[in-house]
Amino acid sequence: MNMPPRRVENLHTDKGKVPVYATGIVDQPWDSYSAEDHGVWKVLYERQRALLKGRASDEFLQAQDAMGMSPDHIPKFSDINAVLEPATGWTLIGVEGLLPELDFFDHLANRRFPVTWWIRRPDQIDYIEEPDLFHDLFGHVPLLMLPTFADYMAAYGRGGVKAHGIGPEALVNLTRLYWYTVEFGLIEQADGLRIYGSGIVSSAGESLYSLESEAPNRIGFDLERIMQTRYRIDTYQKTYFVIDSFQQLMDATAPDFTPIYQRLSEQSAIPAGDVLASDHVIHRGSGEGWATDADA
Ligand code: HBI
Ligand code: FE
Repeated sequence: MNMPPRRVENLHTDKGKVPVYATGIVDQPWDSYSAEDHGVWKVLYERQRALLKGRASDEFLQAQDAMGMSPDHIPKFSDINAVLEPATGWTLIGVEGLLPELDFFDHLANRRFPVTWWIRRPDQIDYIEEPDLFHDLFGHVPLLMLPTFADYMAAYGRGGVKAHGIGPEALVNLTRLYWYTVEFGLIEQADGLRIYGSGIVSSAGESLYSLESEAPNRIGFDLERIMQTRYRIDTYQKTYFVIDSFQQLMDATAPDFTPIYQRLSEQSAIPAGDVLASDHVIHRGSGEGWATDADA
């Protein structure tokens, strides 16, 4: 039996000591979750599920049900893995929070999804800056049940490891792709626009704003356009990109990105709120309420 990676240090967090392994893997301390932690999960889960009916993609809602997620308690990663691994080969690993990019990419390339082990406090219910357990487990994990999306995420990880070797500009291009698809992507269903991005499905306000506000642009998916488009992390998005299927996402990862990075390095980045003549515009935003200070 192969020994777990060497523990490098004990992280002192507000929930006491949590052992951290060399690759940032942390055992989910499920027994140490308080009634308050489970209560935060319940409030967020029930609020989002009520909001996402008719707003999230059908695949997202069906996958979340198939995983047996419920509002009653924070799911055990081991229970989720028992369903997820046979479905697409993915497993969840506990982490302390955001990982160095190369570690993160390496986990994705090996079909390990890092899930933050701690959940936000009650006073952070409406917003928390960094991804917590709710964002990762409720937002990111369900779609890993879909073979095509699961393949896209593994391909993204492999691309990330490669981009890390190419250089910082390639990484920026690739991070934008993650941002505008995995985190803030929309999908066109037969019965209308739906959400699949984790940053949206885990946010009450953005679940409404991304679909119903006049302010943001909604533009058809275009790989290179997305890789060149800047974004902000502190506000709702100025532009959402829309795929017509998860297969379209997977197909976009087929070409070697190296020549794309090269081509993009010779062009200037596109401000988050701009609309280009070449865009497939689904909705041209009014720009109402946009932050006017320097764009990302
Ligand atoms: N680490 N745990 C974790 N979760 C993420 O979503 C994550 C990360 N590190 C880097 C990162 N995301 C982004 O920079 C990706 O675009 C790579
Ligand atoms: Fe995320």
